[in-house]
Amino acid sequence: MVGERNTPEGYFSRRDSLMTITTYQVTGMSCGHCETAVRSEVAKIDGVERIDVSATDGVLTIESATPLVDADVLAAVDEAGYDAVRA
Ligand SMILES: [Cu+2]
Repeated sequence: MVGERNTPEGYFSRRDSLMTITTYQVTGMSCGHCETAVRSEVAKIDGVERIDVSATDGVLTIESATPLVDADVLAAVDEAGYDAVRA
């Protein structure tokens, strides 16, 4: 399975014990469309395997194969039109 790319939204993580989970607090989201916008931008970041985002509480949780660079995530959220800080 090495070398196979998973879709970021997928739940196919086969190395869960090695996953890095990082949480951010996002401000400005109000509905499901906001969640989708954030999700689609964050999904472009290398190594991202799973994304959980909630407009209700503003929590963005990212599961990745390697540790994330905060600046990449903050830029992705900014691209979607919102602000994020590392939680
Ligand atoms: Cu919205």
